[in-house]
Parts: sequence; C-alpha cells; structure tokens
Amino acid sequence: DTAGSVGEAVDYTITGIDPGAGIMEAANQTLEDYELEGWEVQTSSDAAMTSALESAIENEEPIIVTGWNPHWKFVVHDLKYLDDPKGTFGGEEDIYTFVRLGLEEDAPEAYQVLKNFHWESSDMETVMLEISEGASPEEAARNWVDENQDLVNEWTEGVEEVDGGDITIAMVAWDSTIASTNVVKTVLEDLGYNVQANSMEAPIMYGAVAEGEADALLAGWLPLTHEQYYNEYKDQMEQLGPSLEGAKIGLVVPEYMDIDSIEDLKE
Ligand code: PBE
Repeated sequence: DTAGSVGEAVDYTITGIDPGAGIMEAANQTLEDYELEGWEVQTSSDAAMTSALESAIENEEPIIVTGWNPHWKFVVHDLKYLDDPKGTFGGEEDIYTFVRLGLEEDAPEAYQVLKNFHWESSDMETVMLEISEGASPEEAARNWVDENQDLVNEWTEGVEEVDGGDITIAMVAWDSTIASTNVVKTVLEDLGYNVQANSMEAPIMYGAVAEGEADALLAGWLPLTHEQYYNEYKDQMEQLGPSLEGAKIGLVVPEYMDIDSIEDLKE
C-alpha cells in the first residue's frame, strides 16, 4: 500500500538533529507511541538535516525530518507538519530565557535587557533567513538590530550603558538559537558589554548556566521540548520569562509528499 511505500522510500528513517535536542527525544517517543517498529531517528545536526531536506526537495524525493518553528526552512519551502493525534510533540511551545543565579547583582544592566528581550516569530525568521542566504550571524543580527531600533529600545529602556564587563551566553547551533543569541549579543555589545556566545551540546548548555559558568541561555523551549532539562536544573537557574510565544516542534515533510499524519507511517 501507499503508506508502506513511504517507509520503504525513506528507508524507515526520520532525519533528526543533535542527540541532546528535545525534539529528538520526542521523536523517539513518537516511534514508541505510534508503534513504528523498524523505524529509526537518525542523529545529525540542524545544518546537516537542513541540507538533506534541501537536496531531497531539489530532487522531489521523500524525506521526513524533525522540524520546528520558527525556522527559515518554512519561509523558503512548502512544508507541512504531520498530524500528531497522540500529541507526542506537545502543542504550542514558548521560548524562555534562563540566567545564572546572581546575575542580577553582578550585571544588573545585562539582566534587565535579558528580562526585557521579547520578539515575534517573524523577527527571528528575518534573522535566520538572512543567515541562510549567506550572511554571518553577526552581520544578520547587526542588520536586524539596526532596522528594529524601536523594539530594541524597549529592551534597553532605562538601562544605563556600561564600561565593559563580560557576559557569556551558552547556546546550541540550532538556527533559531543562533539568531536569538546573536541579536541579544549585539544589543548587549552596543550597551558596552564584551559578549561571548559559546556553542555546545544541549545538556552542557543547561549545565553551564546552572553551574554559573555561563550567564544566560536563550533557548529554553517549554513546556515539552526541554521539560527534562528544566526539571533537572530549574532550581539552579532563574527564569526570565518567554522571549517568544507560539513555537512548535514536530515531524515535517515537503508538501508534495502524499501523507498527512504520523499514523500514515504505519504500514
Ligand atoms: N529545537 C530548536 C530545539 C530547541 C530549539 C526545537 C531544535 C530542541 O529540540 O531541543
């Protein structure tokens, strides 16, 4: 039947990302909950997943990826989420900022900006899209900040400039997080801070903030995606509220694929 041939066509493989990503755990749980025996979620990275998706689209071949919004891939390609009647990928997700305990005393200006930081999916996508078209993350962030001074002024309102001071933001190389981290880095640098954005695996990102080795992380996806990290580290970090509402994770396929639901992956 047609559904069986989808599994065969993609070699019973879902193209995933880095093993620490919450979406990978949700995808593996999905295989269990939908009893997709013989299927596997392949570990790679956001960059590798995205390039596999792009070459599949170029050749109109079938592919199933772990996908999320905001992401530029939805802006440039016709993609769809597979329906998830069992809800293994959750519902609406929000993106939270977490900082290390003590940051408020040590760097009140940076703390205030991190607390005020809030934008829309379309903002994040603008930055991601420019990076996907070849701009460096720093350049794309600079351009977005320059073009959105009204919003940036809301984040920095009443915040005094500083004369140096180091801020470290822990991040994972997810396109969405590269965008947010570089924008906040640019804003903090404009205020006078020296900012480092360090890329690492997801569990290390949480551990770094919990242990005070990094000052902040901007990629706290909740309530589902990072539930485990949140439960493990919530007492050792301060949550500064969501920076973006209405994010989403799931299994994503090109529109031309003839399936609509995760159920369709069963033979
Ligand atoms: N993501 C993007 C991450 C959070 C940010 C959805 C790939 C994850 O799955 O952990």
